[in-house]
Amino acid sequence: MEYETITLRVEAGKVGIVTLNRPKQLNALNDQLMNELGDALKQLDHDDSIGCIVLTGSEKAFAAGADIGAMAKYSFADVYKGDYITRNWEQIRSIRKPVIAAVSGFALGGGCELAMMCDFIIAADNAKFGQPEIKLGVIPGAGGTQRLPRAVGKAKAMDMALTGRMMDVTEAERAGLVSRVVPLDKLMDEALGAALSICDFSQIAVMAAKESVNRAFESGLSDGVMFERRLFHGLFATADQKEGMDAFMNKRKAGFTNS
Ligand code: CO8
Repeated sequence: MEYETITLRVEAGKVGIVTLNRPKQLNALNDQLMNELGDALKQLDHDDSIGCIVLTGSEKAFAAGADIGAMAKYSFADVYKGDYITRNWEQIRSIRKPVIAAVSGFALGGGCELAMMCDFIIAADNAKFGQPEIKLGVIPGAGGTQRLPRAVGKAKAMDMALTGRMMDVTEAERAGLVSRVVPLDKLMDEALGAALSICDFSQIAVMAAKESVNRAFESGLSDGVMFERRLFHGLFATADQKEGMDAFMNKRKAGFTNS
């Protein structure tokens, strides 16, 4: 598939970098972009040489939301019957390798929701997060009312969804929405560094860790703990567990084979 609204490149032979690329529209997310993004993510997920994916935008905007121009004229029947706007959005959740959002500038509406669908967010010091849909006469439609409270708690999520105000990075980090904040010119280095360190580990253990943390959002505590325990037990069937523990015991660097 030829991409027009995103770019895809591979760093160090193992990190897939997907860049949202509609700069004039502040990376507003339309159907074409979401299709291309889904395609690129699936391609990277299926590529054995790729250990981690970084999703980023431009300095000014990670993404300023779903494309308002494309949505403005839709009727209820259009969006409901055609599943317009919303289709393709959950595809990122099916990606089994880690996806890091490297966010600078605006991450608003669908842009904030897209960042929250990633596994964690590294933010530049100019990043701003918000769910301003209320100002347009609608509400978040790609999980914002569900993922934001899980990330920052009810009080801030309600504040954001009801007033449409933006959160700067200091507040976003304090509230737990982002995992790290770095100067803008260090954003991609930081994200790439995190991705490369993940690539050094056993891909099987990495995928299991991701699956298990995500389970915390879908299950009660005892079910989640049991799920984790079974994955933990299962990892003892891998060569990578033998290698990792042997390397520790013999004070050498582990060389994982993803097997
Ligand atoms: N959609 C379409 N175009 C946009 C969007 C957008 N979301 N955001 C910005 N643009 C366009 C502007 O129209 C402008 O285009 P032009 O140059 O042709 O006039 C260009 O980008 C630059 O924008 P501004 O001139 O407005 O730039 P400013 O620096 O003055 O302001 C802001 C930046 C504050 C980000 C401002 O552009 C803004 O408020 N944008 C809209 C933010 C917003 O409301 N986002 C929520 C959209 S609704 C949504 O995301 C619902 C998600 C539901 C997902 C459902 C799927 C499951």
